[in-house]
Amino acid sequence: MDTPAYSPQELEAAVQQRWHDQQAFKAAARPSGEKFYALAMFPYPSGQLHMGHVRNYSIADAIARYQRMLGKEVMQPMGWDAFGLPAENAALKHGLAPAQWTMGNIAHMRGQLQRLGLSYDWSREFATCTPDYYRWEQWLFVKLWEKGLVYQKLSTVNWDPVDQTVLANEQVVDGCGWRSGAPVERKEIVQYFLRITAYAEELLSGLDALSEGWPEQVLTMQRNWIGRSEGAEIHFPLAAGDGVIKVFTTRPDTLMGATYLAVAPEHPLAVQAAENSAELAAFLERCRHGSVSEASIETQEKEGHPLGLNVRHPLTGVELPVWTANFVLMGYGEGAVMSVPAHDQRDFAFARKYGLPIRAVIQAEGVATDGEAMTEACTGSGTLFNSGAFDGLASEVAKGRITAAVAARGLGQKTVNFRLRDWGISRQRYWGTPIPMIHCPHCGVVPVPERDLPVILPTHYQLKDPRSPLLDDPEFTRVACPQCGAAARRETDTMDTFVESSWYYARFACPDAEQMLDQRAADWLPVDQYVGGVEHAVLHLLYARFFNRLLRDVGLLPADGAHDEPFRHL
Ligand code: ANZ
Ligand code: ZN
Repeated sequence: MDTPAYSPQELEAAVQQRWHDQQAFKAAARPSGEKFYALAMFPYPSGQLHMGHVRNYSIADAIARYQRMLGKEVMQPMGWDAFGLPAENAALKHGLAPAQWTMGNIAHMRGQLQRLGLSYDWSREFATCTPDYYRWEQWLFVKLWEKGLVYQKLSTVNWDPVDQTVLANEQVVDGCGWRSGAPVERKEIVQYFLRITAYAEELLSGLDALSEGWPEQVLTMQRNWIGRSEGAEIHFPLAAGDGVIKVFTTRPDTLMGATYLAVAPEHPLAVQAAENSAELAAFLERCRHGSVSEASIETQEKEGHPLGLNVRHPLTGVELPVWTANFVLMGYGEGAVMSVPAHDQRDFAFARKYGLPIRAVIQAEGVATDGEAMTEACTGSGTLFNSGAFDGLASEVAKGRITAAVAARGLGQKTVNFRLRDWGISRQRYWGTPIPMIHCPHCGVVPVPERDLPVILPTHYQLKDPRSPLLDDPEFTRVACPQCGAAARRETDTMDTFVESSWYYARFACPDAEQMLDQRAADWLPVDQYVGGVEHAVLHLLYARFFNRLLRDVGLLPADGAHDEPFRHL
């Protein structure tokens, strides 16, 4: 008997043509029955699909088809996360404009995806580098600016002194610029921030509602990233003159064991003290070199320098010296720590290195703790000693009592700190969404009025170096101030490309909407199944969860509790 030969080239093409003709996977604008929104993390158009993509998209597709067979109305879209640094790097290397390179890659990869026969509703496709998409991001940016959820502050970046450009953390290789090879410096510039910390508590508690659909390990990673720490803010009055140094501690029970203070190298008091000490100034200067990434701060050799000033212990009045140390982060807590070498390993190593006193105040069971003879810090909780009125208390009780004692003197209170920082979204790169702001010599920084949006990113440049061509293009930068009409300068920073991937899942529900989102978003959201490299995507998930709440709070998603979270199952 003759069986017809299996010819995938013919069969696949024929079946795919039929799906196409019948619009087999096109979802209704609004679901009328039980909906199922399946979404695979959209790809960066790097040029070629790789097997990691194929794996991810096949999994999502199998789920989508299964749900369709169960009779649900399935929507599975696909699009392109199309802004980003690789396009600029490729443009420098191959002499192509980033837009050209990106669009060429998209065309090629779309063909690859289509040949895989995945059940996408291609009518919803978009690329985030087109004004139709990023204009809404600019619109939201202005809304958030008006609400105080976007603000500007001075912050530190990696600066390449040879290329005269800001580098992303991933462009710093072994402390040097990836292109110039020059040692990277830290530089303070004004940048825009999204106030994600205003949502810290909600982003944390929201995880409870997700516990059924999200893997435990991903929930844990979210919790750790948000990093809620309960503790106390404690003030140490300066021994000479007015003022206090504030510290944040999670271990107020160890207060009687504090033997010195350490402030960040960028702390105003360190900077001020350096005015009178060339040696200290040189130390602070050394600290300015090297990447600003937290990982590299963790692993570097711990070093410090005395500031030549003392504070008074808030309870005993004893004078303690103030140091600066390269491991104290300016951006966390108060940018200063009370150092308790007997009970904190970092402080212990530092005290041994610089001959600072070690005073044990917590007796843990079975562990001998006798100050100077210790060979390492005793970091657990236990029973207080060497602590005057607090002797004999258990750590957990002492935390409250000592905080209350400090508070009674007006020198501190209980606080909660989050590891989570506000999200700095300014990038001094070209290939991204222009930040819709204008710098006026009279009015300061002014948002682009809604009627003038979008601010279109010019796409005709041939890149010659990493410096953004926007900086040198008067056609882009020259603009009249929307408030007073004076000659003003358009912002040339662009947004972190994570902004685009923080709300694309919502736009897929209404890709042609004449506003950022319309009613269809509420109908299709949340995503019922999200398939992404979620183990590696702590920030991606967190930012999407944050943006979903922003969309709710500007009135684009219902505040009904059912639309707080973007992704139901991972
Ligand atoms: C005194 C102390 C004694 C501490 C002790 C720990 C153990 P988490 O849990 O991450 O919130 N710290 C505070 N601000 C800091 C900063 N800006 N840079 C570096 N370290 C900082 O950590 C809180 C602890 O980290 C704080 O509690 C403080 O050290 C340190 F036996 O205070 B602790
Ligand atoms: Zn003006």
